Amino acid sequence: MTNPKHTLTDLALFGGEPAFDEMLHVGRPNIGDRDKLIARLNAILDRRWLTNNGPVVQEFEARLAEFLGVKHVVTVVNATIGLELVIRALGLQGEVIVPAFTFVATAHALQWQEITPVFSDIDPATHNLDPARIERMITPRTTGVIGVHVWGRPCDIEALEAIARKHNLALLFDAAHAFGVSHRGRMIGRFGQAEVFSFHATKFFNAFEGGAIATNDDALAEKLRLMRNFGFAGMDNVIYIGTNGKMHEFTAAAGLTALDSLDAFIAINRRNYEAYRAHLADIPGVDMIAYDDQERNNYQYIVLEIDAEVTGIHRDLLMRLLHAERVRARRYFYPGVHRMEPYRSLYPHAGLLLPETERLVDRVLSLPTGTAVDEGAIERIAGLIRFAVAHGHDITRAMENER
Ligand code: T4K
Repeated sequence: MTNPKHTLTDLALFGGEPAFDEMLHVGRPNIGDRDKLIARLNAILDRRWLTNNGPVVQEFEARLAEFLGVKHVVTVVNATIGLELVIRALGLQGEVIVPAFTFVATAHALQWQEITPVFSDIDPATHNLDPARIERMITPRTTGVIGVHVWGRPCDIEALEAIARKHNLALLFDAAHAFGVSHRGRMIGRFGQAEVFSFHATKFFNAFEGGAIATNDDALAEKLRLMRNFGFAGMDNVIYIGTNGKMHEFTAAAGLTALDSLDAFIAINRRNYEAYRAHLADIPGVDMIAYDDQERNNYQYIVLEIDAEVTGIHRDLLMRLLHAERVRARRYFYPGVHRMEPYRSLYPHAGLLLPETERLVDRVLSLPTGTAVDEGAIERIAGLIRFAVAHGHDITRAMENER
């Protein structure tokens, strides 16, 4: 698997981009035990109960609640709908504070309901909302804060709780990245009014698509259950405005099967994380984010910060080089939600208050991990990065001459 590069002309960069299927991808799904999954799917087909709060969904919710140590888990079709439901169930309106360094779904879940996402800057050390900057974003129209546990590293939850309490704001967490993660010894899922997980295919723990809302609030859970099912409180009895956010039985079967393999997935992610750390150590200008080993982590993202001043090669060129070498690295969350529509047009000056976000979106690079990646691949990827940095200025110059 190792493929050392000796000279610049050895680089595939000067050829073309390889076929998609030949590449190592960020977000390659982990697949659990196929026999178990197929047995579960067959049982569903035999039962002929396919959706609408079926027994597999109920089993999945019960196992998730037990695992997270939370009173209620309400499964949903995906995390985006989960966020929308919680935002609506809590009666948020006006303005809600969110980071711009997140997947666009966090902001869309607000804007979709005509609530203004107010982007607040991040702490460059954690990539999460910087509590010290939030208070200046609060106005009389602010009704809540949504923290995002970016890369599965928990927000500064206590500081956010204190701000929410002081200003009487709702506090939710987009925990799309943070399944299986603890904060001060307690599982993510137990904080704020509610936390929302994603089980999308690209997450280390996936149910193809899917999501779940975790909450200890009985009334909120009750409302969410009504809202995900059109507001039905029994046959012919609609008591609330709702939508169709129900998870179906196949999804829950995939989720249960993934849950059976959770420890194995995390062990592989951890092995990969440690291998990357070892192979990428001491490359000047390349910093890999670290997880707190005192806590439970899912280690699902391998994220680098590339300092082009030091490496001589910009993150974007490094990404192109890796793509050409069959490594489909991603620059999540480029260019920042505030630079995507409709936010770019609605709030053209948002970037002025987001200096750290603007700096970070230009530096981050996410590398492939998970069960599709082995140590040989990691050695090869790290070797490519080491070579690119060693020849950063030359590669940059050669590419400029190509233009
Ligand atoms: N909040 C946060 C912080 C999130 O990160 C997300 C989702 C959400 C909320 C919303 O959760 P959901 O509503 O999705 O449950 C992907 C995912 O689509 C998205 O779920 C995820 N975050 C985001 C970080 O990543 P893209 O645009 O990168 O997807 P795509 O299609 O480019 O796939 C990425 C790579 O994964 C591909 O290069 C190949 C690989 N892949 C993907 C799929 C779907 C596979 O190998 N097999 C597959 O089946 O957004």
